[in-house]
Amino acid sequence: MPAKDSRSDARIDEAEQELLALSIEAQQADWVYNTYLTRDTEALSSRANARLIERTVALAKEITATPPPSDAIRARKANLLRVSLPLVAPSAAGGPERLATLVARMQGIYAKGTYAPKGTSTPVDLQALSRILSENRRPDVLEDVWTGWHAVGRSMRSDFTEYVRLANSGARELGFADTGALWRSRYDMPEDTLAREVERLWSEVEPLYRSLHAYVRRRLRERYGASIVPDHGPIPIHLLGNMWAQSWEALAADVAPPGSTPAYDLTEILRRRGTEPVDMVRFAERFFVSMGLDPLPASFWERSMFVRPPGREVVCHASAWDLDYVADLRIKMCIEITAEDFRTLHHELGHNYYQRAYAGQPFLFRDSAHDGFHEAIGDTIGLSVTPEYLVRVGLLAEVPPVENDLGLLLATALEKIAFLPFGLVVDQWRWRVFSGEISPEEYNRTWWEMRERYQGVRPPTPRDETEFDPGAKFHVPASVPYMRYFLAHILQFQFHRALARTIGAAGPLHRVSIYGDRRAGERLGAMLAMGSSRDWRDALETLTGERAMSAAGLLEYFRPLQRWLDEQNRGEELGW
Ligand code: X8Z
Ligand code: ZN
Repeated sequence: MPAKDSRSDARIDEAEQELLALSIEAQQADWVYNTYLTRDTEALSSRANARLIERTVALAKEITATPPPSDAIRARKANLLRVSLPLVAPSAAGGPERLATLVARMQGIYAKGTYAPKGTSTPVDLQALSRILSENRRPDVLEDVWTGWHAVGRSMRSDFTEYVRLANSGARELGFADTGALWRSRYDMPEDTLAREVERLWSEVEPLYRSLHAYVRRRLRERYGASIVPDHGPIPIHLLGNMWAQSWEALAADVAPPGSTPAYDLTEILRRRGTEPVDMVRFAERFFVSMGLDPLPASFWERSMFVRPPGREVVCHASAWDLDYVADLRIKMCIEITAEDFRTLHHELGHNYYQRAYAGQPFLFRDSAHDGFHEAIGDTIGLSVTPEYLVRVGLLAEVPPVENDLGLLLATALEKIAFLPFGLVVDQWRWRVFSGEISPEEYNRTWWEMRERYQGVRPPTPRDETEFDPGAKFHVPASVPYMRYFLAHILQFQFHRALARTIGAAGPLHRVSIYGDRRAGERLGAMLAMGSSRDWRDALETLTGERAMSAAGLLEYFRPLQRWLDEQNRGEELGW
């Protein structure tokens, strides 16, 4: 039936053009909203997103109903179009507008959230509260700040409940069982297979997490006493130095190997040199350029938001943008002079360099191989921020002796290994919410049951159903799928190991830096340029020679630490 086929071919081509135009409009409206939160920008952003959602759904339905395209490329595009939206609204009148309004409103509540810590009268934002959590060591202060921030979720509860219902009925119109099924179907494999892949990867890294957990719990018990930190059982979450306990790096000095001198403190070094926010961005850019990639365009430096602007509300959560899907790259961030933000800048520029690399693809392929790839690129570069690298860029005077590496590895594990169960649990929970297995009356209870099961943490005091604690994490109100970060935390070590081999590096993985290496730049660039034009296994193979995600790189990277933790934990009961 050539006539029919060519009709659906033409429809895909037209749809691609139409969606490009609508996506640019939505990006522009979102940018203005995110950098200037007002009623009006909220309305503009909701409207632009509603239009994009509405048209994407209509086109996806139309294309699904016509005979499949005649060639493999268009067939892939048709499928990507169908799964492209993280949120699908029901087509009934008002559906898209209502869903877009709910998300914009929840995002606004989160972005404007503040709390005045006990004994003060000035409400402060999430960044200031996070600083207290990472620097203060008084359990009462930490509990107050942790609890104070978590109140932000309360007023989202009913919006979130309605959002789940609407998003699910939209997903069903496109033939998915629910929104979670839609999210899981974006990985070139049946959705159940993806769920099993995630379980497999978790089972490979879980032993390392349990070792780290037991060691940190013991050190915290030594500091705070057994009445606060139990011998066996979950760790009180407010003691872990981060609002969500997704990174424990703030505890690096507290739990450092006894007798070891800290290798270096990057935060300290950056502050001592008087580093400005824009200098932090320059460091990250220089890394990519050293590998042979182009510098960022002038418009990036003119249009990005690097610091919290005075006198207006903005979304501070860091993000990277490509407003015209070609070259209008930007980041939006409230940069602080810390090692954490130094790393986050590499993370964000990883997004921008990916966006630029696939700009030559047709619109529907201007995305990463799968979303975990997008999140892994900048972090892969971040793994090359080694002592040797810091010496090369003049941030460190001399390379510290390898005897100090345990402290270094432990600090990295406090960031990367501690993250793994959190990266997993956010969407394990949302998948069950979307499927209806968890009902609104049990949102909070199940959230804490699952956080305890995977992360081994518990809230400072019991939480009930008047609270909505998932809403206290950016990606829930913003409706950003989260499993991508779990996958990225596995993939970045797989990429790092492959690039280390590409440049023929000797020595332990955690001392390998690809800084200044053009062979690594080419190898990485070849994968980035593919965008989402091929199955992600092809992209993975281009970079690593492997066709399955694997935790082998991660386990190799941390092997010396695992051995050391095993010794430290002798006699300790692991788990909770
Ligand atoms: O949201 C982010 C990035 C933007 S894509 C800053 N991340 C996750 C988080 O902050 O929760 C990076 C690591 C995990
Ligand atoms: Zn990211």
